[in-house]
Amino acid sequence: MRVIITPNHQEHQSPYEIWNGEQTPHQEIPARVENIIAALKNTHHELVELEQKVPMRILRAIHSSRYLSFLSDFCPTLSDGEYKYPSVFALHAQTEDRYKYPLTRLGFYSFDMYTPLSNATFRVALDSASAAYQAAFEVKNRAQKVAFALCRPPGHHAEPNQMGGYCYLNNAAVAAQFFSQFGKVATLDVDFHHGNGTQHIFYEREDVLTVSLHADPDWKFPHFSGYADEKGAGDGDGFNLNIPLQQGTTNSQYQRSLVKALTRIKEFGAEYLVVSFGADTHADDPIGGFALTTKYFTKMAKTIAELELPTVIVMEGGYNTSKLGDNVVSFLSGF
Ligand code: SP5
Ligand code: ZN
Repeated sequence: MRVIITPNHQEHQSPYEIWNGEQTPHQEIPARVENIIAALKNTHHELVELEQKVPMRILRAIHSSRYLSFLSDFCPTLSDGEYKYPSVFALHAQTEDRYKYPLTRLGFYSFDMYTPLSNATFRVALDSASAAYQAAFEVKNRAQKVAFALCRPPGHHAEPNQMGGYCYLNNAAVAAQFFSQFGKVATLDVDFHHGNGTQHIFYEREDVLTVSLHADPDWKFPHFSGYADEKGAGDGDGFNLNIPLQQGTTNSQYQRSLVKALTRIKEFGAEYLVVSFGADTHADDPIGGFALTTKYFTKMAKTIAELELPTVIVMEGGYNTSKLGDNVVSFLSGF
């Protein structure tokens, strides 16, 4: 299958994350993608360099204009190699226009201390979003059933109005928004973490069904959404499905939940599918907590492919860098 790669992702390289008050090594590093590319070079998959740009009208349909302006205004003010982290978040915030001071605005548009900005971040995040766009565009306009956007930074935690979870722009939502011009879309998020951003972007829409299998948020990030009783609102009531899973979830337990997720997608009548794939569900992931195996990723993908829908796969998380390539190759082979 065609794999869209972005040439300049290394320019975004967060120096650390703030966890429990300490600087700890950042997990979302350029070597992740380099390991995946190295593994893909030994396969029949076709590596294609990014050549498209995500249209602003697609970004504006999924993120607020003010958030996009903040990113494009703030990043260029930083000096080379400088990364800015928020310290105070927008509890009881008033209207956005009130806040002018850069660090106040940074707090307003962030929800954690894992997701800093540099002068390269917005540019690199735009390329990542563009990779998802190109993958969807190709699936729509070329006679190919599936494409893989090797996105970095990841996207599924990016909210309409906030960055977090190493994510700035919601790449999966870009692909879903593009497809939604042509028919009903389902997003299926199989990253270890709940796809909170994707859920909230489409929460009040009935034309995009959002489904996520993930670690119980009471135990793992993003903590404040991903519960089973979040089902959508307004027109979107009934069009969000969360399947939280417990620590130590095995291949067979995961498979049973996956079948439930796919049953809902079939019942919905999806015409297009966007898969947020994270390999952080693997047993050896440093920040995960499930017990899935490399071999199971092939079966997971085969089960998803049985939907026989035009599909974009978007790369999300997965932090065991040395195993990431094998895990991605295993997943793609199932398609
Ligand atoms: C895209 C994606 O998978 N984002 C995940 C963001 C979750 N980050 C949680 C990081 C907390 C772990 N850091 C603890 C290090 C010290 N043991
Ligand atoms: Zn994740």
